[in-house]
Amino acid sequence: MRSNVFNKKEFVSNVKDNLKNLYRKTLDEANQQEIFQAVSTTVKDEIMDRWLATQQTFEKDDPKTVYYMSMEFLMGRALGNNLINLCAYKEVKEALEELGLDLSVIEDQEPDPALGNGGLGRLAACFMDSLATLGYAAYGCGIRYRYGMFKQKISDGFQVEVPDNWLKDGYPFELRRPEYCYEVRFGGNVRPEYGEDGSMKFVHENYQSVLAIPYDMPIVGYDNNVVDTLITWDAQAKEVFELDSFDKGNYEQAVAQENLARNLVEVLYPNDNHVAGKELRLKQQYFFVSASIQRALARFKKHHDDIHDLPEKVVFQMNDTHPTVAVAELMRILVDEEGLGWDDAWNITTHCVAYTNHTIMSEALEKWPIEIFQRLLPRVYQIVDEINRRFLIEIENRYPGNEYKKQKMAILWDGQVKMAHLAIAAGFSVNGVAKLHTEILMNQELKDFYDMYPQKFNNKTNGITQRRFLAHANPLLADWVTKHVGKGWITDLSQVAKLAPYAEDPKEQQEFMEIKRKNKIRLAKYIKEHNGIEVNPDSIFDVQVKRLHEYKRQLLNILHVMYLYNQLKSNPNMDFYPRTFIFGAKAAAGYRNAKLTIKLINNVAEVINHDPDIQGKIKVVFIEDYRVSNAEWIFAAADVSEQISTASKEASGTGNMKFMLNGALTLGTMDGANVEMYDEVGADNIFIFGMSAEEVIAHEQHKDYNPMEIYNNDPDIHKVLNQLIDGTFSANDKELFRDLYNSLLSNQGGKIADRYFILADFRSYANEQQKINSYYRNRKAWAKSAILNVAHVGKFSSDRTIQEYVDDIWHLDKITVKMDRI
Ligand code: GL4
Repeated sequence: MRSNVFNKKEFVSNVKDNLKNLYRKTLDEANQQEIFQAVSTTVKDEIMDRWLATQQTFEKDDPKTVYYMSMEFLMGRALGNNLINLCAYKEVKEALEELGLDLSVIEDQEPDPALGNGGLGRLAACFMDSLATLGYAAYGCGIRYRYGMFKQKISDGFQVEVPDNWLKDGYPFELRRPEYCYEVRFGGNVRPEYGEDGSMKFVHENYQSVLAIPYDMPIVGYDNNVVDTLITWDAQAKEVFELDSFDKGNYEQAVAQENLARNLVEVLYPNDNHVAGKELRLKQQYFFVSASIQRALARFKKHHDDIHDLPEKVVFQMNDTHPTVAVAELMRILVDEEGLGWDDAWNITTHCVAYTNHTIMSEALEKWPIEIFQRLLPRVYQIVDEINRRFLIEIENRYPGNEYKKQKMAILWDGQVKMAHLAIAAGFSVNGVAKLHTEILMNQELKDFYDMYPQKFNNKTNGITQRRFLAHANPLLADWVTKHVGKGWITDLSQVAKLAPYAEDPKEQQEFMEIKRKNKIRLAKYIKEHNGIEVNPDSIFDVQVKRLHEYKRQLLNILHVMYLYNQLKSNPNMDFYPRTFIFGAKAAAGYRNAKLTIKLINNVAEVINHDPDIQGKIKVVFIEDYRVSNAEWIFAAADVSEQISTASKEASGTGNMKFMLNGALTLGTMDGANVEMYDEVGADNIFIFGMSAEEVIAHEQHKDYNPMEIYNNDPDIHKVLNQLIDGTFSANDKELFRDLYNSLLSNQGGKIADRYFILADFRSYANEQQKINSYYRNRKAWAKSAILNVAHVGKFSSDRTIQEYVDDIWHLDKITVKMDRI
C-alpha cells in the first residue's frame, strides 16, 4: 500500500468485501462504525503481510530484542496512525472520498485505547512507534484492561467518571493468540522437598492460578515494512479454559479462579504520580510480568540451548517500578525451573534488566507491605528476601558498620518491600527522563545508590513521535515543513533545523500564522460543538492540558485568570490582547483538591464568559475528556503552552514537546525537559518564570517558606484568594472552595501550606504573562519565535531517545524486512 503501488480500486473493493463478510451489508446499508470496522480490517490485512515478514526476519536473524514492560500504553487511535506509517493516508482519504465517505469521520468512530494515565503511558506508546520505525525488534508488554482510563463528563462543573468500555464494538487492531498462553500463580505456600541425593528444591502448592492470554497489536514502522508487537495480556480461569478439568474439578475453586481472572484485568488504576496501594494492583503487576517473561524465555529457547546467553539476546526495560517484580520472577524461573545456582541466575538477571525512574514525587514511590507481598507471592518473596540479604552484605562490605546506610537502602525495611531499591540493586542501568531529573536523582533522591553504583546511572531525555503529533495531528503544518525541508523530517526530526532561515521571511511568517489560524478554527468548532462556547480564533489560545495534579499547578493558572479578570473589571481600557484560556485534565477519582480545581475552573469560566464588562476579551474553556485523540487537535491550535509545574517536580513532561513541535511558545518553569527546550530554542523564544529547582529544594529543606507573608503583602493576591471564599465564583456555596484556600495558606494534616509554591511564583508568572500579551501584538516577532520553536524541536523526537537507549543500554541489532510483494 505504499504510495507508489497503492491501488485505490483494490482498496475500495476490499472495504466492500469486508463489509459484506463482517455484517452482510452494502456500503449504503452500513453505519459509520461498521464502515470503520471494514476499513480497519482492510488496513489490518495490509499490515498482516508486513507483520508476517517481520516475524520471519526475527526467525532468520535472531536479533537481540527489547521487552518494554509497562503497566500503561496510552496508544490513542490506531487507524489514522497506521495509515500515516504505511504512507497511505492521503490515498485512502481520496479513495473514501470517491465513495462519499470522510476519513476523519471514520477515524472518529474508533475508541481511544486508553490503557494508560498520562505521560508515562504515552511515552511507552511513542517508544513503540520509534522502535518499529528505527527497525528494532521490540515487544511492548502490558495489560489488556477491560476498562481503560475513565471517560470524563463534566456535570454542573464537576468531574464525573464514566467507565470506558472500549472493547464493546470489538477492536479491529488486535489478534488473540491463545496458543501462547501461560499460567500465573498466586498465593499458596512453599515447602522444601528433598531428593534422595540430598538435593533440595522448593515446591509451591495450594496456589490459585490464572491463564494469561496474549492479544497482539501491530506496531507499524514508518515506510519500512517493520511491524513490532504490543502484547496486552488478558486473564482467564484455567478451569474454564481447559473445560475437561472443569468437568472433573472442584466447582468452588473454579469459581474463585474465574473471579480472580476477571478482577485482574478489569480496570486500569486511574492514578498518575500517585500509588493506590491496593493488593489487586500488585496482582496485576505480577500477572503481566510473569506472563511476559515466560513468553520472552520461550522465544529465546527456540534459538538457544544455553540460558546463560540470555543477556545477549534479551533485555527487559522496566517502565518505572510497576514491573520491577520482574527481577524476582526472572530469578525464580532461573533458579526453580532452569535449575541454576543463585550466583549464576543473579549474573544473568542483572545483565537483562534495566530500570527507568519517572518521578521523584514521594506519593508515587511504590512500597508494598511485606504481609501482602508474602501472602500473594510466597516464593517470589523468598527470593526478594534473599536478594535483600545479599544486598545488605554488599553495603556492609562497602560501608562497614554503617547501619544508617543499610536502613536507607534496604529493599526490605519497616515492614515494606521497596520496589525502587529492588530495581536499582538488580538493574544494570538506572535512568532518569530529563537532564535535570537525572541530576536530582543522582544528587538527592537516589544519592546513596549513585554513590555505590555510579556506573549504572544515566539520562535519557524523553521524546515524542513526530508521526502522530505532526504528520497526523497537523497536516497543514506538516505539508509546510515538507515544502521547505523535504520529507526527511518524518524519520529524522533533526532536519527541521533547516527551517530556521524561514523564520525571518515575512511571507513564510504569514503562511505559518495562517496555518495556525486554520487549526484554531478547527479547535474552535470542536469547542463550540462540545462546550457550546463561542471562542475567537483571533484571540491568543493559551493552553494547559495534562493530568490534574497539584504540582502541575493548574491552580496557579486559574488564579491568574481571576487576577486578570479583576484587573480588566477595574480598568476596562487596559492594554489587553484577547485570550482564550483552555484547560483539559482528568483528576484521579479520589483526589479531592484536584477535582475541586476542575470545579473552580468551570465556575470561573461560567462567571467570566458571561460577564458583559469583559466584552469577550477573556474566555475560559474546560475541554471535557482530554485524551490522545482530541490532544492532537489541541496541540495544533495552541499559541501558548503552559508548562508551569513547581521546579523539580515534573520529571520531564512530554506535552511540552508536542506543543513546541506545533509552533506554540512555552510559558514555563525551569523544570523537567523545559530546561532543555530553553537550551535548544534560546531565551528569546520561550517565557521562563519562577523559582529554580535548587531554590525550591532549599526551601523544602529549610522549611522557611511562608505563603501567608505574600498573602498579607500583595493586595492583588489577597483579593484573588479571598474570592475563593467570598462567593464570587460560587454564589450558592461560599465554602465550596475553602479547601483550596486552606491548602494555600495553612498547614493541615501533615501537608504544609502552599506546598507547591504557587504564591511564591505568582508575581513572576503574571509578569511573563504580561510579556506574552505585548509580544503577541508584534505578529512578525511572534511568528518568528513560533517557527524557531519548530526549527529547534529536533532533539525531542522519540527516535533520538530510542537510539540513545539502543546505543547505551539495549544494544539491539537493526533489522531489515524485505517483502516479496509490494
Ligand atoms: C511521569 C512524569 O510525571 C512526567 O514528567 C514524564 O514526562 C513521564 C514520562 O517519563 O513520566 N511519571 C509518572 S509516574 N507519570 C508521568 O507522566
